[in-house]
Amino acid sequence: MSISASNVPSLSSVTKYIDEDEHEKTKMALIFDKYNHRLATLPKERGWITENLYMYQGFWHQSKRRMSFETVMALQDTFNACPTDIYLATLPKSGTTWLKAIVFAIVNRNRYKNDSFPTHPLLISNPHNCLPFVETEIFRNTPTYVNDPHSPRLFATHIPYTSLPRSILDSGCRLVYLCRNPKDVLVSMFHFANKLRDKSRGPMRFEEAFELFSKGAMPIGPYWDHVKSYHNVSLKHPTKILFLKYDDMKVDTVNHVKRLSTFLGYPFTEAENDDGAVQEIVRMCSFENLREVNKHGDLREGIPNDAFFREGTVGDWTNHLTSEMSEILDQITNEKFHGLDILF
Ligand code: PPS
Repeated sequence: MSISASNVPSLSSVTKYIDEDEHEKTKMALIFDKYNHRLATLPKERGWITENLYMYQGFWHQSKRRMSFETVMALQDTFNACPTDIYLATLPKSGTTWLKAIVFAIVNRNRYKNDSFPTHPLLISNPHNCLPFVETEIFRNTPTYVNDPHSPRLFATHIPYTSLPRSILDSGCRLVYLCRNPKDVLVSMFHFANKLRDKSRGPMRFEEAFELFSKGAMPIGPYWDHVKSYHNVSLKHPTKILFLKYDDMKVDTVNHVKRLSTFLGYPFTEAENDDGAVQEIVRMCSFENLREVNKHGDLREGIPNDAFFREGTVGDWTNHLTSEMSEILDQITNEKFHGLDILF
């Protein structure tokens, strides 16, 4: 597979991205057919959105979806990374959409700086359309974005570090990992799953979500193993892997945007700092702004744009977890993260 997309979408390419459904369905079917025979060999667990999850290389994946073990296998077999690529890695519901928006805005700020409202892609489209997942990019027919050899390609992924395609690991490219308090990830995933779940299965109860999450069975979980997989390498290679927390980013977004821009090689100039360029990006990527832009329409296959914008706060778990549930998760987190500097 060759992925010749760069990170800079034009408005027409964003529209084309949405129009490629038919080709994608064919390509998805081919990839699923190629790898689906492995399903019978994989451990199985109850799913949140799909009926089942399957364990591949120590993590739970869906099957026959854009985010699936088949997709991970196909990427491992075919994906070619470039040393200039930038990857944003997250566990679902950890702030992926927000991070995509911020990084897209930082890297492309000069391209759009003279555009007046509302022509910036983030003011008309979902951040998921502006910065794709490698897991969804694999199904595309033609390049999504204008190929600019002087710009890095920007991709996001939910794939655990230990399952990343070899070429990403070998390429030495930069990667940002964003994690979030496990209790807020659980609550966010619970609401998301109930929005997307097949209606015939009925709504998921919070107790069931808690039970599955606690034993690690969430899409691309276990939560703790996913976070640790990236934390370990970020300690070894701090100039290549930036490890961030959603919770800290909410407290001081301005400094996180500055930190990200420096890490990515796009530091703000003094003039930009004086002009309030950082604050402008923070405002454009704020929960309130992105929720407003995305209050209508679908991302794809019936996933409404607004499903990615619920509360956008730290600590909503206090409205869902009993004190006993909270203690159980604290205990698991303390054990799993023992000796690591990962506190929420
Ligand atoms: S996904 O499906 O993996 O892409 O979801 P993800 O984006 O990782 O997580 C969704 C949660 O992030 C919140 N969100 C935001 N928080 C702060 N700022 C911005 N701009 C923002 N955009 C989305 C979103 O509301 C989900 O969290 P909850 O707790 O469910 O509100």
